[in-house]
Amino acid sequence: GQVVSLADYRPTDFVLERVDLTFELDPTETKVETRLIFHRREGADPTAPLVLDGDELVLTSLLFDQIEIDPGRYTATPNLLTIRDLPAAEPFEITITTLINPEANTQLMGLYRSNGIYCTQCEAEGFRRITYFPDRPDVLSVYTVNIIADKAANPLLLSNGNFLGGAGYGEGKHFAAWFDPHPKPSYLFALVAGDLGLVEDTFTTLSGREVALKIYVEHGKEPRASYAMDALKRSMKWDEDVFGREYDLDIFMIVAVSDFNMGAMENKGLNVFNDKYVLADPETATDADYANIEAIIAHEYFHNWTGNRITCRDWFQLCLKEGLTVYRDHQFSADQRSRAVKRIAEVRHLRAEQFVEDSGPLAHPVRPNTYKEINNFYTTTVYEKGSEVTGMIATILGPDLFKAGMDLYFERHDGDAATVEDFVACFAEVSKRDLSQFSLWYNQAGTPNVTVSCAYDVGAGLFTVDLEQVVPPTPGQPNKQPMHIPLRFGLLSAAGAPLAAAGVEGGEVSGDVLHLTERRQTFRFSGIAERPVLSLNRGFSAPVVLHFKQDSADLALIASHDSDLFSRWQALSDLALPVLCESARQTGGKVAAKGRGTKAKSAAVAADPAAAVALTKSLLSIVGDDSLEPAFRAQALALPSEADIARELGSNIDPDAIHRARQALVAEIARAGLDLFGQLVEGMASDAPYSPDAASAGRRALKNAALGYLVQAAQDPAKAAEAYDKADNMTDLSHALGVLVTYFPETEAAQAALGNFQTRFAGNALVLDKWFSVQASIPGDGALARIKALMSNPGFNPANPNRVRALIGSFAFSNPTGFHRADGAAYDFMAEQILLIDKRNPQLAARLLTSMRTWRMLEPTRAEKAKAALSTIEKSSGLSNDVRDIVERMLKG
Ligand code: HT7
Ligand code: ZN
Repeated sequence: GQVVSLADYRPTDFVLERVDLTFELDPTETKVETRLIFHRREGADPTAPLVLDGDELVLTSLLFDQIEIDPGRYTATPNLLTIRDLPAAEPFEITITTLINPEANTQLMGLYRSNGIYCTQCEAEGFRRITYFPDRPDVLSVYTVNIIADKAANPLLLSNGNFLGGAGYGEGKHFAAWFDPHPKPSYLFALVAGDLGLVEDTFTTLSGREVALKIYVEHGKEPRASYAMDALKRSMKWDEDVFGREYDLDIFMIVAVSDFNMGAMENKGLNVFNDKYVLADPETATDADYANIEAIIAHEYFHNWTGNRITCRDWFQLCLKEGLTVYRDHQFSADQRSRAVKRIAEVRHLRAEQFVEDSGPLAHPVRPNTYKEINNFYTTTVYEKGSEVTGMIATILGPDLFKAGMDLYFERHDGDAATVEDFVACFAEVSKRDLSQFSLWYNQAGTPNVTVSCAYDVGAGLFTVDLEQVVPPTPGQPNKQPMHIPLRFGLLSAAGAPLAAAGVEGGEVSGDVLHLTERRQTFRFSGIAERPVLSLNRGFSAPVVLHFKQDSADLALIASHDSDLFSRWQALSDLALPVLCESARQTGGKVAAKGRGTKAKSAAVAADPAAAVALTKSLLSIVGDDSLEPAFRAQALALPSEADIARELGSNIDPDAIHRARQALVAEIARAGLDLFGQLVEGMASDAPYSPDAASAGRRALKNAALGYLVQAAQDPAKAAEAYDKADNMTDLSHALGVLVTYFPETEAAQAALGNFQTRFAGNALVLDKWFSVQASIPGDGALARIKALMSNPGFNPANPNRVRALIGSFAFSNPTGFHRADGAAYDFMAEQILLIDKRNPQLAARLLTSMRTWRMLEPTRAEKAKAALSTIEKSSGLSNDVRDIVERMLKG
């Protein structure tokens, strides 16, 4: 694969004025006629040829101004069409006919057929698999689309924009015409045809226009689309209320399909969704499913302004639409639900995914400088760190200036293909701040480490905070500049009350935000009457790793008294992590020496008794505090994950030791909180009919977390089996199944529940994904055999990305002890699977392969075995660009 560089960006030589597409749909031989009207850009080389992108295309005809073109004037390969001797100034028309095979398109990029439905996925470079085209995001044009297809099989013919009309077309065919008045890049093109059920509603916009809302799902599944519709209407209203953004077409459509590479796609006026993020009802969807649907419906809808009306100049600017849109969907969910709980979940996810990416071989800046395969840059860094960067702009500017900057961005760049610089300039302008140092967040990869130490001089009433920031080296970036890091903070008295300083020196402090801009900086707070406890990075205002040795008493004070709920949760986590790490270090050595499976029950406590006691006390007091919302208390009960512990340890990782350490602490807390957990399981239960609202979901989350501890304390599956039998919604049912199967996999109770679940939901593939996933996540060496057996289950379909992610993805990403079994057998299995999947769907294969990105952190024996499996992949012939790019970067250095 070739390297594409940001520095090489040049505008096209030709301007595309109009696009007219005619599709004659056929499962294996679809004819696409493309009429393109171009003129040469002013100032462009008058002799430059027109170069159009293609991918596996077959050209059947080529016309210039409606006349067959002289073969000497063009060169066509499956990947490129070059046309020479074109007019220097006046507009001209090129008509291209290509023949494509939607049935054979297993990559799910371009036009493909899924379950009898024709659909398209064009981002990032899928349009070139439909026709030859200047397939890049800075070529904006107005599209007319005609679709001709068999009427009985495809009563529905959809594309972007407004419906122009349709009629019969003879021989059992019909046609429909669509016109999208908004100039758009090719990646936002969409076509859907087939036979689907419809859920309809309307939305009246800010200015009183009525918009028709249509959600298309498989026949019979219409009732399961009502939550998505509700989420859509709430999203439309919220974008008007909070960002002043109104929808701009008369119709907004969503189509749910079952074979899809990602979550959803924001095509103009015609969003295409993975059906997992549309369909929900209490019997089949969990609270988490509902929350995901709400967030993804919102995300794609919000793209209409941040992505579609203002798009990206080139793919290096991907964070311009993705980071900003994630920021917007986070704000939306925070407003719909609990802001603090949402923030905790975001940070958990950021650390589990983005921090890992940022510290490994695949680290790259929020705005990369080069890529070999753009599909591999739809990453958590571009999305989630991109969102954090937007959030830091909001923190630095404050809400009013942030809003003014966003308004300026929308006003100034509507209709543009813009850059990160354009975006940042709007905030610099409204705030009159120099944001050049801040912009390093877009260009420097790596999570900054911030080391903190404090001193208090009682005589002088002076509190000093020393900060030092180090941005670690990352691939291609050995040396880093200091960043502008906005840290929200507070000072607490011994009683937990806020302490105010009379003054501060050493750097900018605006309101409750401390601006760390130097490599080393000392902030001096004067007029402090007693020794304060510093609560730093409240709300996780900056995505950094803090190295701050606060003693257990200070952390316990923050955990119980901070005004910031995020910081209270963080303090609990800071109490738990050292205990867990120390215990993992100790049990690792001991158990390895004595053989596996020996008792490690009290290791967590033995590691650091004082910290373990402080943790248990703080945790149980939060969990038992009825004045706090249940969802927050449930978050407190979810201890740092095994992956969190691995990250904290950083190197020489033994997943078995980590698992034992965490289980020991869980057991310890379960024993200490036995009564409380029993009360919560009873007290949080409800007889009311299921409702997916945040408060009800929070009560279920707390009840189920408590149940998990109770079952473990009892070391008896009976309580989980009872919960399984009693469950009247999927949240409770799948949680009970998870507890049973994870902790007592070989028991009759677990096997009975698995059998019951499978029979009960046979025929519902999305629910069976939960069944696959829960079994794929059972810890221990037995997991691999289980995965292999499940691959022969008739419900498993290797062509469907959701099934593959549920089984193989859950194993690789969510089963550390199973996947990293010491003999390396799972790595070899994964290598085999990656090579098989790569033949069918390179995007999916490349994504699964990233599960091995942490291989260098493993203890040496495992690391060697992982490396060998990766080398096998690297040496294989016929690798896709996608997999080659990932495997090469993972093995480099
Ligand atoms: N903008 C979309 C990103 C995307 C995608 C979606 C489905 C299949 C393949 C894809 N490649 C890129 C989704 C989003 O972020 O909203
Ligand atoms: Zn997006």
